[in-house]
Order: sequence, then C-alpha cells, then structure tokens
Amino acid sequence: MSNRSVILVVDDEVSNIELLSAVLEDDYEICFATSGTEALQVARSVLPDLILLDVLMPGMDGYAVCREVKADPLLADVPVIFTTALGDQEAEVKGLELGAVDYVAKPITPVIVRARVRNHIEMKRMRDQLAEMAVTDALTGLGNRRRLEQALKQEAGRLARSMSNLSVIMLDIDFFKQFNDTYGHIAGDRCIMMVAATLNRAVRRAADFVSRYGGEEFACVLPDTSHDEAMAIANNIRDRVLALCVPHERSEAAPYVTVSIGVATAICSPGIDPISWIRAADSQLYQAKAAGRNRVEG
Ligand code: GH3
Ligand code: MG
Ligand code: MG
Ligand code: MG
Repeated sequence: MSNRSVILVVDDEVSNIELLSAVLEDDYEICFATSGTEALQVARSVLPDLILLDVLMPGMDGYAVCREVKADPLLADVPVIFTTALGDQEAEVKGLELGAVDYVAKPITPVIVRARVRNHIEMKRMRDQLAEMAVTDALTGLGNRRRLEQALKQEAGRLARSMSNLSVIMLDIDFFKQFNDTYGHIAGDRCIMMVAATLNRAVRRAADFVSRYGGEEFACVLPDTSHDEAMAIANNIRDRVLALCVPHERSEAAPYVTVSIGVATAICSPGIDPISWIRAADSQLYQAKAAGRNRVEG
C-alpha cells in the first residue's frame, strides 16, 4: 500500500476536479466528491489528510460541509482549504472563521495550490507527531499515564452499556532504588525496557492496553476481563519477569529483578469514576509490597 497522503477534492464542477487532480496527482492520492453530502460520505470512509473544498455547490454548500467536518471528532483535525472565486474576501473570511486553514483563489494557479497544500500537509504531519509524543513514553514506546487514563475512560464508558467487567493491573519493580544504586541508571533504564517488553508479550489481546504509568510503575487496562482472568495474567507477568533472571543482588525478594502487582476488577456502570480502578489496583499493589513483594494481590 502506498503511504502517500490522501487529498479529497470537492467541487460540483467536474472540470475543476480534473484541473486540481492534474496539479496534485503526482504527489498525492486523490479522491473526489461532486456534492456536499457525497463529500462527507467519502471523508468519513477515507479519512483524508486534507480536503480541498469548493464553496458554491447546489444543496449542501462548502460552508455546511466544513461545519460538519469540524463537528465530527473523526474528521475535526483534517485541514480544510477552501477554493473560492478570486477577490471574494467575504467568502475567505467566513471560511477561515469556520475552521478552514487556508483558501486558494479560482481560477487556480498550480504552483500556489501545490505550495499551500504541501505546507498544510506538513503542518498536519507535525501536529499528529506532537499529539502522539504527548501520549507516548520515550524510553519504552508504551503509552504514558495520560494515554492510559484516556484509554481507561474510553473503555469504561464503552463497557458501561453492556455492564461488562473491566480489570486494571498495576505493577511496580521491587527494590528498584537499590538496583539503580548497584548497577547504575543505564542498567536501570534497560531493566525498565525489559519489563515493558515482557508486559507486551504477556498482555496480548487487541483491546488490552499497556502503559508506563510512572518511573518504574506500569499499568494495564483489560476490557471484558474477569477477576480470575486478570489474576492469571498478572501471575503470568510476575513469572515472566522473574524468568528474565536479571541479577539483583540487593533485592530482599529474590536474587533477580521481581515485580509486585495489584489487580482490581469492577463491573462498568454509567457514572463510575474510571480513576477508582487505579486507586483499587494501587491499594492491592501496596498489599503485595507489604506482604513481601514478588507477588500478586487482588
Ligand atoms: P519498592 O520495592 O517498595 O517499590 O522499592 P523501590 O526502591 O522500587 O521504590 P521507590 O519508589 O523508592 O524507588 C523507585 C526508584 O525508581 C527511584 C528512581 O530512581 C527509580 N526510577 C524511576 N524512574 C526511573 C527511570 O526512568 N530510570 C531509572 N534508571 N530509574 C528510575
Ligand atoms: Mg461550485
Ligand atoms: Mg514505585
Ligand atoms: Mg519500586
């Protein structure tokens, strides 16, 4: 599959679509629509990287399309460039106020269209990259705490409709301060990466979500998972980390790196605070620490 950016060209006049396609097709995948309603259909199924949108169209005009695009969570981030008749300042202002990023004047000038489209595609790419970085942990590549809390909220809301179980696993590396003190921070970072990779191998269903919650703490969201199932997964994680046999001579739990794990399960219902899972799993984790570490409580 090609990884070229996709541009949706919307215009009620086919000759305009042909013109814009000819200007852009060397660099982008082009899809098109000849009416406002068709534009929304295509946009929702293709999720384009940019929309070139005609203002004047019979039926649903470009403004109405732009309004709907900006109101749709799936499409709101897609940059919209209006194509307006040359010199129509009012149309330009209205388009920009509706959330369009730019406009190109008709009749179009190919070099201008190419330059503006390229700039906005690039800015969109950078915005997406920043948004991704804001929810990703740089050391492990896992989601960070912000991403976990988003996932938890989303899953708890989704499962509330079917009153399904959701489990959360909180995990903390044992005596990790001593590990750093003995083997150094670089080795400590490597240990965190190994635990992250182990978690990824042990928690495998597509709906499951694994994150680095803090320094040497990890959290997993397991939708549609009973307490027994979550305990089995947690015990498997504990076994796998121990089986890595990463030496830890100053641990009081084992001669190797170990983890303590807390598990919390609850039936999702409307109005339940997603953070209550974190609190409950954290308090089980505390019990696991108090009971001697290298163990699972839930
Ligand atoms: P416990 O068994 O009770 O969890 O003891 P602990 O020593 O693991 O707990 P504590 O919370 O006192 O210490 C956690 C340590 O984790 C302190 C900190 O230096 C280390 N740490 C946190 N984030 C990182 C990191 O990104 N890299 C490294 N190398 N160490 C980290
Ligand atoms: Mg038109
Ligand atoms: Mg800790
Ligand atoms: Mg610790």
